[in-house]
Amino acid sequence: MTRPSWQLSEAEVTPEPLFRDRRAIVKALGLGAIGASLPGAVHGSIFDVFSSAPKPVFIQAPLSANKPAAFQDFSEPLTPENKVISHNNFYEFGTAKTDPVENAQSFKVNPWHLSVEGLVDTPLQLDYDDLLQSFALEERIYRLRCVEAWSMVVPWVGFPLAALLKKAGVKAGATHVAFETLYDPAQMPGQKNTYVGGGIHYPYVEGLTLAEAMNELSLLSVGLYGKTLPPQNGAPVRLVVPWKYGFKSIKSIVKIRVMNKQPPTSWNQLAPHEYGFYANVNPDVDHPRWSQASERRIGPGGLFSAERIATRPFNGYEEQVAHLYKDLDLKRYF
Ligand SMILES: Nc1nc2c(c(=O)[nH]1)N[C@H]1C(S)=C(S)[C@@H](COP(=O)(O)O)O[C@H]1N2
Ligand SMILES: [Mo]
Repeated sequence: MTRPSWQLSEAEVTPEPLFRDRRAIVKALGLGAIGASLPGAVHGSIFDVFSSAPKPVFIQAPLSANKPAAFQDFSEPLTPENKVISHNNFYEFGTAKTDPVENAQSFKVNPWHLSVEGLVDTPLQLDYDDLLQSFALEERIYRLRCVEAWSMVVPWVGFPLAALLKKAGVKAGATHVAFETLYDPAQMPGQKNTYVGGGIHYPYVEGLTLAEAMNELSLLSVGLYGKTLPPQNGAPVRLVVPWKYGFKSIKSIVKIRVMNKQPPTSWNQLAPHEYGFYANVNPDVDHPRWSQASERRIGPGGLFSAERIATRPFNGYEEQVAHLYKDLDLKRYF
């Protein structure tokens, strides 16, 4: 029997373009033993290339996933992988777009504990391996629209949030689901210092209605571009709700709690007049400080040369989710 891909040793993992740490490269190339026995001069020349930025670099493992046609058939070009993993919002690691890739590379994602609790028949405790092994993984190509009016197209790997909730068994009377990111100021400079963390009151929390959580689009992502998530994108597990502004897609989740009332959410707590609980992508409801009618789609040239395109209601997922809001005034409940 062949080993599942997530059990590959570091030495078998393909090196990524972001590799800047010579120890990681040596490991990844399986050069550990050879490197040690090389004569000094050769040794030096191999390593000099990387000496400008001697940072530890996270190693992504390959992930295999089913590719359901419904989420593959997509005419818009993918945002290149190097952009997806280097232009991020993850305020726990700083507020600039390149802070997460700079500051999160040594973030520890294994061991990990995700607890599923609250109004469920069977509370669950999932560790790192459970997250990658307990559910059938799918690759789904989704648009990601940030409230800041830029967007990407990302091939995520993950499993439906509904599958996890069904496994735990949602009790009668449940109406909402709350999510919480890891709180670990020793690893996350933005949690240690309010200024670095953009003023958010940590841990970062998010929430959905139960109907939103059970919608087929709601994905718990454990990977992208065929590999496990890098820390800057929310390793080891993050939510992806593609019809909502990106801040709803909470990263590095340690707790999922089924509730009977609407939970508090981080951006809403910080600026309630700017960020609502629902946060559905909506070209007709502007942010108080900018228009939401269009967005810059990030392609090979990054943000600066990004093409401006029209923003679509529910980020183009109207068919799948509009029915959830048929009785809701979307201007009031933004
Ligand atoms: N815990 C946490 N989750 C988070 C954020 C954050 O700062 N902290 N930023 C959000 C925002 S604003 C966006 S646009 C997306 C970005 O996801 P990406 O970096 O994978 O593109 O993550 C969201 N999830
Ligand atoms: Mo965002």
